[in-house]
Amino acid sequence: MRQFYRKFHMKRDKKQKIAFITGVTGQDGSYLAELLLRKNYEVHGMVRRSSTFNTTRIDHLYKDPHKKGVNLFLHYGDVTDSNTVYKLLGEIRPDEIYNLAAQSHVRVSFDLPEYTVNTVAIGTLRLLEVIRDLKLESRFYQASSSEMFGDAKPPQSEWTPFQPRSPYAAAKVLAHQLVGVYRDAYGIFACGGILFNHESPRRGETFLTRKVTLGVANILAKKQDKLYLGNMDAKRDWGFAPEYVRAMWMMMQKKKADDFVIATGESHSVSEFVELAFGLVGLNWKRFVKIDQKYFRPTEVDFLQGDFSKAKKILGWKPKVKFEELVKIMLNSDLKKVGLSLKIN
Ligand code: NAP
Ligand code: G4F
Repeated sequence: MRQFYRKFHMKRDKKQKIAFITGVTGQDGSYLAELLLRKNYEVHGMVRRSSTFNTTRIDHLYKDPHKKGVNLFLHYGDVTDSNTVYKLLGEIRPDEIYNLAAQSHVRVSFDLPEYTVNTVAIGTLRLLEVIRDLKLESRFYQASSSEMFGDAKPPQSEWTPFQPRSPYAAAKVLAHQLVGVYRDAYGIFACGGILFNHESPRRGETFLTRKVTLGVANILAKKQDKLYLGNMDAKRDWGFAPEYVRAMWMMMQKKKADDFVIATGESHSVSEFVELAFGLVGLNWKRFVKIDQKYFRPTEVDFLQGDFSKAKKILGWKPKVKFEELVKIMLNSDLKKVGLSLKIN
């Protein structure tokens, strides 16, 4: 892949910005790549090697690198592999680095704590060290998370102390704090975007919202008869992913690097999400939802609700898509996916 990049890189318009995205194949990475390509960036995405295709979320963006005008370049790499990260960053020398790669599933982080900490925390440290060692002038975005707040009382803001409740959250706290240290100690332009839950039709199918909308669609299409869930009482501040990746980009355009909470300011319980999704297609969720203990976490985050006033004031960012619209967007996409012609307005 890389030799194609070298060949075409020479012809690049000097004013064109270069971005490097880890986690480009994920939900956010795919929306961010779309946004940056629309803004005429040259986008470099790091992709993990896997035995089956893991690029479905970005296949629509990919073009044959032999053709003219190609702006998306993919490179094999992994945030646990310092050597490759070093070589890629040294060669690409991006203006902006977006670190989105992570083992991002909170429940799974209890099963894979060492791997989670390695990708989430040490992965971030590897990138920051490469920037420092190569004296890159790249700006750095870190995908920090509202999970870091854990038990802290809502609404949570940039000033709320972190009380992590999972290996994932503890790793995100370390990564976030390293970003602050590298910003202060070495003058690296590094931002921590503390994003609350954000969802979309591209959300992984084992996260709550997508599991529910796909489950409802499958039940309606008679492809599934029950939906097994865990804790129905937890509350989350759920927003729409494409709006959240725009906030990432906005942080990176400011004069001064800083941390920002990105959220909707509204919170809803898992049971409210479930009731609404089933209700929109005329089903009573109580007939289909069963509780399975295996989906509970050893420690839960009960109540997340973000205060995004700093982002509103300094970035001019605010969310447009709210809870009910989000559920409809995801449900309509999954109804179509399972082959149903029903559309919820
Ligand atoms: P996601 O869909 O799970 O995507 C994670 C990405 O990281 C995927 O591209 C994955 O590659 C890649 N990845 C995993 N391990 C890797 C490794 N060792 N080396 C290189 N790449 C690796 O997550 P998301 O929802 O887009 O979230 C993006 C980032 O924001 C994550 O860091 C997440 O923790 C954080 N975050 C998310 C939310 C949210 O609500 N979505 C909120 C706050 C923070 P594969 O495709 O090959 O698996
Ligand atoms: O969809 P979830 O797995 O998301 P969670 O744990 O809030 O984490 C997500 O948001 C974080 C931001 O705060 C990100 F940093 C993180 O990477 C990820 O994107 O679970 C949401 C809630 C939890 O309280 C969970 O216990 O739904 C509850 N839940 C109930 N039944 C379930 C299920 N979650 C999942 N995944 N599967 C269930 O069956």
